[in-house]
Amino acid sequence: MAASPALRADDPAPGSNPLFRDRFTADPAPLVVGDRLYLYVGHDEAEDGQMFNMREWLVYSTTDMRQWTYHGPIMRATDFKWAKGDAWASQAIEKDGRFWFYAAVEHDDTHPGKAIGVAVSDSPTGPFVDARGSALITAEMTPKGTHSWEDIDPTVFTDDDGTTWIAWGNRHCYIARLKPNMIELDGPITEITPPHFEEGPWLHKRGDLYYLTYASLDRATHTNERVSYATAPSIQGPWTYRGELTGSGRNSFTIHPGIVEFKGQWYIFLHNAALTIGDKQGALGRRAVTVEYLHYNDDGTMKRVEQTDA
Ligand code: FUB
Repeated sequence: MAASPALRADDPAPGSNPLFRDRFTADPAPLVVGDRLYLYVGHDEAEDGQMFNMREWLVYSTTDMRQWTYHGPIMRATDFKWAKGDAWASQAIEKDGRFWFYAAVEHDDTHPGKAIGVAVSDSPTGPFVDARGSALITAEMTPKGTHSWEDIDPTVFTDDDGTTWIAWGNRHCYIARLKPNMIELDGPITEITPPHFEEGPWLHKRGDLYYLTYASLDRATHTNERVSYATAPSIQGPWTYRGELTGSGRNSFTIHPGIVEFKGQWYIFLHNAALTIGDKQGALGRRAVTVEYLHYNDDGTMKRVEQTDA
């Protein structure tokens, strides 16, 4: 695997984007395990005229944010036997020494629309196998939506008391508690939709503050997604809208944030459509993952993130 461009934590301007230049990648989801950061991504393979063509998830890892190792595909959407395809956004989390991978796919005709599955592995690099044999979340469970892709973009977060929560959604953002077995919901689904929420929620905590960061779309003024966020004193809210964190992504319409602290530095991963490979130009379905430093103000609000290029 060739080394990717350097990203130096001591650089005044964050490093070279996009991170990976030999294939199109999207929906970045970081996970730190020991001294290594794993980055789960969807593999964008759209042809001209196709919106998305995503069949599998890939994982990369690094110990220094400069050299990245490619570990290959960790799972295909159709490894969920109940799914038709569409390896949309995902996130992995470690619990009790195992790795749980939550991902959005297109359900078969028994539950039409997008659904969220959960897979498990003993290694962060897989292989992952369906942990339930059925979807964890299907469209019938959140009947508020008016389109078939309401139930996408899972984010998972384990609170200090050991309880793991899952949030997800498109246009509406939902949250629910997971049982300790990680494969069943534990209690009701609650809606927590913040202003301009479009998709791609990401939960994290820093100090005493909880953050819900997401791809936002102000339909009155914007034509592309930006990243916005809300904060709360508890995972159960109340959530206070804190405004936009970024401008729009470049040309990809979607932006999909993923946030992590690694070796004392906070990072936000995004994607855009600025990469060209051969005769294939970046597009809605040909995205490239990027990373930026993330800094906080003394009051816990996040400093605005400017997106950098190579
Ligand atoms: O990658 C497919 C979809 O596009 C994701 O689920 C959304 O977050 C957007 O990035």
